[in-house]
Amino acid sequence: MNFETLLYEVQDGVALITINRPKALNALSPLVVEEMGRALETASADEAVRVIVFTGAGKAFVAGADIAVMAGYDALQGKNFSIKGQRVLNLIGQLPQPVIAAVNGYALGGGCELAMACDFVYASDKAKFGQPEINLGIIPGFGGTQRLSRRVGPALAKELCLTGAMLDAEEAKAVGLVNKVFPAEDLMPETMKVARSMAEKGRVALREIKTVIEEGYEMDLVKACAWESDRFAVCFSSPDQKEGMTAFLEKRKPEFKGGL
Ligand code: CO8
Repeated sequence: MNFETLLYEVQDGVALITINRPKALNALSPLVVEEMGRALETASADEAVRVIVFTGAGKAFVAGADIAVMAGYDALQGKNFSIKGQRVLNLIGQLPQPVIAAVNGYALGGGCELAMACDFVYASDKAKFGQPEINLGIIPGFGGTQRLSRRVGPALAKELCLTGAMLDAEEAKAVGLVNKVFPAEDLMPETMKVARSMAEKGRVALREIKTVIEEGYEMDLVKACAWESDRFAVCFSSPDQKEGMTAFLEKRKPEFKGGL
């Protein structure tokens, strides 16, 4: 798969998507956003892909939406770009595969929004997170106001968006934006180790866990639990359930082949 602004490779069940505009700190131009959408659709349709990892080339994860492009926008162009970005980031939550953000450096503005749209976030100890749009006279537009308040609560989300302050990786972990922090050189090996181990698990269970947590989170608890029961039942029509339980009883490693 060839892209102008991304590197895309699939190995051992893991699609690694690297945003590759290091000279602009991987700023999200309209082309990057469009290619991210295409890369996600490609990975989603590929039976060989069980887990997706996003990272950035060079010293940044993503330093935001492309300010040079947005500088000339009028209101309608701003709205259209916001909608396009949101569509791609919302797609991450709707994919059947888990998506991990491996945040190697700056995750600012659209970069922080991309990280928060992923299912979970690993970060290098050099990473920095923030929503500095206030300094440009705008607000976050790729879902940041909403995802940040859901992740860290409205008071901290307001403080971060209203001041434009950055959090380092440990601070971001302390407030629940980041799951784990690694020394910079260990970030990719450790992330890929986890991604590969998830890729060996059952496709159906990966999909159902992601979907039930993603969608149930916004539901009333009793309804969400009822929905969990339905999706629990779905797992029992998958060969993965037979294989997983048979392998346990036969004291061997399961070989999940997917299906359903
Ligand atoms: N857009 C375009 N170019 C960028 C961006 C960006 N977001 N960030 C960095 N660059 C470019 C710089 O202009 C510079 O280019 P050049 O070498 O040609 O001068 C190059 O990347 C390197 O950057 P710096 O020299 O600034 O590197 P530093 O290490 O000194 O500083 C920082 C790194 C602190 C990350 C700094 O670059 C910075 O503050 N960047 C901007 C961060 C920011 O404000 N991000 C938010 C952008 S707005 C946004 O994301 C809104 C999302 C929703 C949009 C909704 C649609 C309308």
